[in-house]
Amino acid sequence: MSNILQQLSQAVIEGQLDASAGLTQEALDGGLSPQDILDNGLMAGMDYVGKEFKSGAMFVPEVLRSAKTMQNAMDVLKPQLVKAGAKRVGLVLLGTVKGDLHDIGKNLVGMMCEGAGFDVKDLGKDLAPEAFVEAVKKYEPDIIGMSALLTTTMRVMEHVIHALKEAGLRDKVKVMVGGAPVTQAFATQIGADGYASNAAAAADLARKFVGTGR
Ligand code: B12
Repeated sequence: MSNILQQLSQAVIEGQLDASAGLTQEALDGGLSPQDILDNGLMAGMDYVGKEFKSGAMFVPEVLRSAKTMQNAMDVLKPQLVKAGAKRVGLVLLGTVKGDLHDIGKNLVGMMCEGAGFDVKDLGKDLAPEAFVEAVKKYEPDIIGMSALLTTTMRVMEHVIHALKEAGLRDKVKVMVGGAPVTQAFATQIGADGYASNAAAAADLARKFVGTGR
């Protein structure tokens, strides 16, 4: 791997907020392809962060900093990726369900999915089932991810799945669920396709859904 890609990867791991955009520009100026920079620089770093987070060696504030570092680099890289027609892995729609205002975990899931190469459309929080249905119609995502942090709101996830069925959309999209009170058993019970207990695992699950899981 070239030195500049290693530096980029390290910048993401260490959360060097001010370094990543400049390094990305340097890599582009040096003739590296946007896809190479994404796969072997930024995503390589984010993969490492994901593993460290899963094993408990890194914590939420550090992961948020790494994700922001990646975002700064993506601001430079995205226009070049679009120009080069780089293939994105898929589209993930994310939202926190109706009655629930907790969004820190969901935002983290979004960042890790972006880090894994997905386009992410964040629908926000306090979302009624109809809002998910309308968004699925509008954006035609590969995956929707629902978040709930309250035992009183997690049931809404089941209502969303029901509303998707009613609208004839359930087979067109994979559904993943998460949030502190949510479990694999609950996910299975309400008919979701998958559950993940943290943001790194969510990105892995999303990759599995689209057949690019490592
Ligand atoms: C921060 C916080 C708030 C903030 C939220 C700010 C924000 N913008 O999110 C504020 C102050 C607004 C808040 C309000 C309330 N809160 Co609050 N809050 C918390 C707190 C302290 C941390 C939650 C958090 O952000 N954790 C960090 C993130 C990173 O973790 P996470 O959300 O679990 O997400 C990870 C995984 O779950 C997973 N994940 C999350 N979403 C998804 C989605 C998918 C698709 C996948 C695959 C994975 C996934 O990946 C994430 C990253 O690894 C928790 C306690 C706790 N320690 O959990 C209470 C807690 C969730 N709140 C609680 C309560 C009761 C409330 C209030 C009702 C309080 C009140 N009386 O007003 C209100 C409800 C407001 C509402 N309608 O939503 C209770 C819930 C109890 C219960 N059993 O339902 C908790 C558990 C505190 C407690 N012990 O009592 N809260």
